[in-house]
Parts: sequence; structure tokens; C-alpha cells
Amino acid sequence: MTEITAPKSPVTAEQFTEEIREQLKYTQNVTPEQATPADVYVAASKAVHNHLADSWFKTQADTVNGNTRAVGYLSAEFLMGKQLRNALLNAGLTDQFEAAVEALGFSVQDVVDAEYEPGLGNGGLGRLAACFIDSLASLGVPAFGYGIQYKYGIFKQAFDKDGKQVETPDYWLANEEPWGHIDYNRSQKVSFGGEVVEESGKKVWKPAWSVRAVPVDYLVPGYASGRVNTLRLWSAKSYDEFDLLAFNRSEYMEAVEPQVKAENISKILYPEDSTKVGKELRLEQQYFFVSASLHDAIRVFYPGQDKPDLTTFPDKIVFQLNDTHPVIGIPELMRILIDEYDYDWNTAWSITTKTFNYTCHTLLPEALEVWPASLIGELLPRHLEIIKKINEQFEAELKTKNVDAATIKDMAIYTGDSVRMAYLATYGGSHVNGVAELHSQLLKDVTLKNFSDVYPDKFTNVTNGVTPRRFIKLANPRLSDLITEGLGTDKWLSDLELLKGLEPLAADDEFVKKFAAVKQANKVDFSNYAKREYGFDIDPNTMINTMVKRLHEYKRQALKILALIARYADIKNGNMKADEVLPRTVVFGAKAAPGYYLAKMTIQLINNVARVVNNDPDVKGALHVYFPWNYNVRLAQHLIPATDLDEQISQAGKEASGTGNMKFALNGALTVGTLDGANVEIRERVGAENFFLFGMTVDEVDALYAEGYDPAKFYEADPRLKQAIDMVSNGTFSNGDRNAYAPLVADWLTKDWFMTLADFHAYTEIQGDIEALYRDPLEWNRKAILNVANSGYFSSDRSMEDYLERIWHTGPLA
Ligand code: RUG
Repeated sequence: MTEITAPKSPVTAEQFTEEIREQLKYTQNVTPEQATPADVYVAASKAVHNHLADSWFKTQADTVNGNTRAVGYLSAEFLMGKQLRNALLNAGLTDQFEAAVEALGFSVQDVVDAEYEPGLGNGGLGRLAACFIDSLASLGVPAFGYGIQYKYGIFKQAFDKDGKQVETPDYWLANEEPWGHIDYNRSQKVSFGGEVVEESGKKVWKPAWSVRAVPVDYLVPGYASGRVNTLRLWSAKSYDEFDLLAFNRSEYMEAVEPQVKAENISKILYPEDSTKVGKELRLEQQYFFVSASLHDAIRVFYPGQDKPDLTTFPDKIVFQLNDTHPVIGIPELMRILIDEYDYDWNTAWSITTKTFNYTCHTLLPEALEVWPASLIGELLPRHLEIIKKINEQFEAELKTKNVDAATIKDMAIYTGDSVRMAYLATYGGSHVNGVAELHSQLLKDVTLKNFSDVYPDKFTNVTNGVTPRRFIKLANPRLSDLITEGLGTDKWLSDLELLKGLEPLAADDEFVKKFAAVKQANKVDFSNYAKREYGFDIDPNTMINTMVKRLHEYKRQALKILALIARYADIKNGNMKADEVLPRTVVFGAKAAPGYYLAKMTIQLINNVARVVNNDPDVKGALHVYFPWNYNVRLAQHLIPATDLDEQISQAGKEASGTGNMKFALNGALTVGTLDGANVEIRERVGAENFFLFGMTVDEVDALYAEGYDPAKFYEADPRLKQAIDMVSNGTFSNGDRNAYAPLVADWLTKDWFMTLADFHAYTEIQGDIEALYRDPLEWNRKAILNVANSGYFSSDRSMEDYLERIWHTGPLA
């Protein structure tokens, strides 16, 4: 007897059909006959939204009145994915929705497809934030996600006829967006510029201009918790819509200038993730959402109070700084407490340090934001003063701890001409965490070593996780059903460690065959999806080998493409016969930051390798390469369940965690990877024999650097590598043009910062093991099951529990 605990609304399909009809009639103003799938999508979304409303109100009231402190997750990115299916699941209305849509004469697929995915994040960091707020709601922990409702999310990626990435703006709000509720009555004023003056012995900031931060609220329904939290994304509006005097002088452009300036703040998400941008607008964005959020939290927790007792603020809410982007919140809270509520410095500092914690998501020094002091001074003059004072206090404190002068200088938050946001966050918050064990260790040993020497207790680790609701239940319904059948319960969806119960089934051939059939059916689905959406002809009977992540040199898509070229050459040279090769379909998905030259060139190379390989009759059936453009959450949900082999092949010591690797393992893909980021922990849990490990370790990388790394030596020493690189430079993938990839080749041969060439041999060697195992479907699938069974740890519910215990010291509402 299978135990089903998934939420199930008592509403019948007929009632839900009626509710959709009502929405069509009164909000969409169409009859069911006139309605399009997009109308039905909006109507159904509003209907499910209504079902969640009471729980949302109750959660808000309990959050304010209860004695559990809430979590404020401050993040410049929330990569939510589509909302409808997730809301239906959590409201227990999936079956009713499907029946209703059919009763109204529509296809479920068309209606679901009408939802436009919001792209309010660049990649892993933003998607992690979305998983975390899902988990907090599912655990019943009161929480607010605070961010920005960008008008334009991450750019839409297309490829031109030469295979180059072309970016176009993603105006996701062009069509009706039923989820966000704009709440003009709870807006906040955020100010910039101007000067600081002394008035009656008090510093007074006289800003030059202000914008109105208007909250747009999204419901965050928990799974089986009865709780619905809030994601509050701020949208910038102008206070001076229109300058009528200028307009009357026929100065039409000037007339709208204030509006344009204000609204620019929430106009676009920066398409960067690990590279530095020195844009004034970005600092404006950061301050904009953080200032509005802090004021909002005071409004929520001290309603109607002019003189609230803010010494209790850290008991009401604890804020997590997601990377350095919201770190300006530290001087902002100090300013609010001192300037707006008259607290003295020490009291304000005590409140502030108890309020904030910082998560670092990188090991790349260039991704730790450093702002020119002059820019902060211009935009936020009072904050610069406060930062300088924090730095003075910090230096004095270091002296009392006998830190030497040179180290104090190295640790400066304010250097005289710049402000180091990661240092400010580390000093100004209670805890600092990395996002995987290796990453947290390297933060302590290298990136923030001085800080961890002085403040060892601040440092902790919380390994990332992903939500099983979206990434197993919604993405892979067949596997979900099989897991439920195997375990005899669906409780694993809120307690993912229960997957461990599948372990014995890896020895049961009948179960293994069922598991293999699920994967095969998912591959067929993906092949159909890829045909429909991209026109690709993917053979579902080949191994599906996927590498999806942002395009960055450290992630080493170049390693994958060079190995692929070498395989292609093996077949062309006759070293391997096409019919002896294990048929493989390689699928890439990646966006490159628009200004990242080598990353964009790598995209172009991948596309052109795909063009050549896919059109070469000599390799037909053996090797195919596809690069679906515009990788996003939707594509991930189709591709991950269909993948046999996933790649996380970054140079050891460079990927903070990775979360794709977790999604793949949970969906029964095997991983080929280096000892980097969360790979280390995945391998530990799923078992070394169920993970394809290759490449240098962090220590070996360091040793090779120290010895003086010369990539050309590796090129000369390995004929297959040499041939692959020569094919890139001799025009094989550029219609004979020998210059097309010259900068990329020159970089490989002379710099190769991330040692792609040094790891090439190990990477190509491991392919033999991979292919041998794949030829034995029972064994392959046994290992895949063991990956699923032992990856329960990588649930974002567990990550949240770790944050609650180690950092936030709070828990669910009663
Ligand atoms: O690159 C990291 C990933 O390793 C990690 O899994 C993810 C979530 O923790 O964050 C990514 N990240 C890092 N995105 N932006 C940064 C820049 O600090």
C-alpha cells in the first residue's frame, strides 16, 4: 500500500473549471470560446493564486505576531522558473487543473507553454535563491525573499549564421504576468547623491534625488506545510513622472528624463556572474533594493510605530547577504539606526552585526566586489562616512588582537580609494559561509584567510542544495512515480534522505529495468521537445551527454570541446571505426556574458564543431553535438531527466559548488567530474565507484602553477591534443579561415589559466571507462540508481536546516 502525503485540495475539477471560467469572464473579459491558451493560463494562475491567498495572509500574520524570527534573503537574483505548475502542486490542484483545461477544450501543454519564464538571474546563484525560498516555505519557516523586479531579465540568447552568440533584450513583462502583485501602498523612498551636512552636532544627509521603490509581491507556497511566504521584488518608479514645464517648451525628451533616470534602476539584470563590472547603475540597484527591504522589514515588524524599539530587530528578522551584491545593507542599517532612529554608534553596531550574515559564492578574486570609494562617495556620501568609521573601528579592534600592521593593511575594508565589500560583509555580519565543504575550506585557507585567522568562529559551511519539488517531481514525473512505488511512500518529497531506501533496489534487476525504461522514455520526450523547439533530430537511443552551465573559462567547456574534436579526429583518421564508437549525443547549454570575448568565441567554436560533425557522413550515428540556445530553467527541466552523463569538469579549486551536478545525480545521471566544488561531496555520498573522477586536485594545480605552467608542453606531448588544437587553427571549423579562432588557440597555448591542456589526457582516458560501463545497461543503471538513492543530502531543505541551525538560529512557525 503506497502512502500518499502530497497536498490535495478538496476542490473538485468541476469547481476549478468554474473558477477558471469566472476568471476568464471577469478578469480576462473573454468567453471560453474566445479564449486563447494564454487567457486560460492567466485565468488558471489567478484561480490558483486565490486558493493560496488565505494561507498567505495567515503566514504573514503569524510571521509578525509569532515569536519565531523570520529570515530575510537579500539577493540581487531570483531565478524562479515558471510558476503555474509549482503553485498547482503546492495547492494540491494539479489534477483538477488538467481536467479543467481539457473540459474547457484546451491542451494542457499549450496552456502551460503560454507561461513566459522570468529570467531574473544569471545562473546558479539566482536559481539557488529560488530553491532556498521554496524550501523555507516548505519547512514552514517565515521568510521574505527580497530582490529586484528587473524589467529585462537575463538576455535572450540566439546564434547567428556563423554560430556567434547574439543577445537580445528579454522583455518578460510584455504579456500579462499574473503572479506579481504590485503594491503601490507599501512603497519606500530610496535616495541618492547630494551631501552630508552637520546640523546641531548631527550628521544629516541631504540627498540630491530619490526614487520610489514599489514592491511587487510573489507568493512562495510551501509544499505540504500550509505556509505561503513572500518574495518581494522592488520596482523603481519616478516621483516626478513628467516635467510639464519642459513639455510645454516642446522639450519632449527632457520632460521624461526624471522618469527614465528613476526607472533605469530596475530596468535590467546585469548579465555577469563571475566577472567584475564597474557600473554606477549596479551600485544604484544594490542600494535600491537593500534600502527598500530594510525599511520594509521595519514597517512589517513594527507596524504604525514612530519610535520602535529596534534593539529587538535581530530577534524579529535575520538577513542573509547573498554574495557581495547586498552588502551595502550593512552601512545602510547603521545609517537608518543612527540617522533615522537616533541610536548611538555602539548600539547600532551591535544591532547590525546581529542582523546580517554573508554567503560567499566564489573563489575567483575578481568576483568579490570592490567599489571605488569615489563612486560610493558620489552616490551614497553618508554611507562612505559610515564605512570609513567601520574601518577605523575594525583596525583598532585588529590592533587589540595583536594583528601586525601589514596584515591590517591587507585586511582593510576601506583602502583609501576603494571599498572591499566581501571584507565589509565578513566584519559586519555574524557568520560567513561558503557553499560546499571544499569551497568553505578554501575560503578559510586562501580567499579570506586573514579573517578566518582572527575570527575563526564566524566561518562555517553550508553545502548547497536543490528543491526536489521542481527538479524531480515537476521535471521528472515518471521517476517520481517510480521512486514512490519503490519506497511505498511519496514522503521523500519533503524528506529527501528517504531516497536512501532505494539503495537495495539497485540490486533488483526488475527495478533496474523499470528505472532504465523511465530514462529511455524521458530521452524520447526530450528528443521530441528538441525537435519541436529547436528543430534538432536527437536520437534517443544514443547516450545523452550534457554540459549545461554559464560559459566561463574556469568551467572548461573548452576541455569538453577539445576532447570531442579528438574523438571526431579518431574516427576520421580511422583510429576508430564509426560503428565501434559508442553512439553519443553531446548537448551543451550556456550563455556567455556579452563582454566576455573568449567565452563568446568558445560558443562560436562549439556551434561550428556541431555543424561540421553533424554534417559529416563519416561519423553519422556515432557522434552528434547540439547546442540549444537560450538555456533556461524550462529547458533544464526537460534536459536533466533525459541525461545519462553530466559534466562538471572545472579546474579544481575554482567552482564554488555547482548545483546542476546535484540535479543530475538526483535524476539518475552519472557525473564525470574533477574534485571541485560539490562534486567532492557528491562523490563521497554516491560512492567513488559510481562517479567518474579525473584530473588534478587543488594541490596538484597549485604545484603545477608553482613550478611554472607551460601549456605548450602538453600540446607537444599529446598527439591527440595537438591534432585537436591544430584542427581548430587550420580552419576545419571555420570554412578554412585560419584566423577565426586564433585568439582562443593563442590563449590555450600560451596562458591556459585553468589548465585545460594539462587535464586533457586524464579526461580523454576516463571516456573509456564511461563507455565500457554504458555498454552494460544493467550496471550503468544500477549506478544511476545509487546516485539517486544517495543524493538526498543535496535537497535545499537540508541546506535550509543547516542555515537554521548554524547561522540563523530560528525555526518553523508553530
Ligand atoms: O559559480 C557559483 C556556483 O559554483 C554556485 O553553485 C552558485 C550557487 O552557490 O553560485 C555561483 N555563482 C558565483 N554565481 N555568481 C557567483 C559570483 O560570486
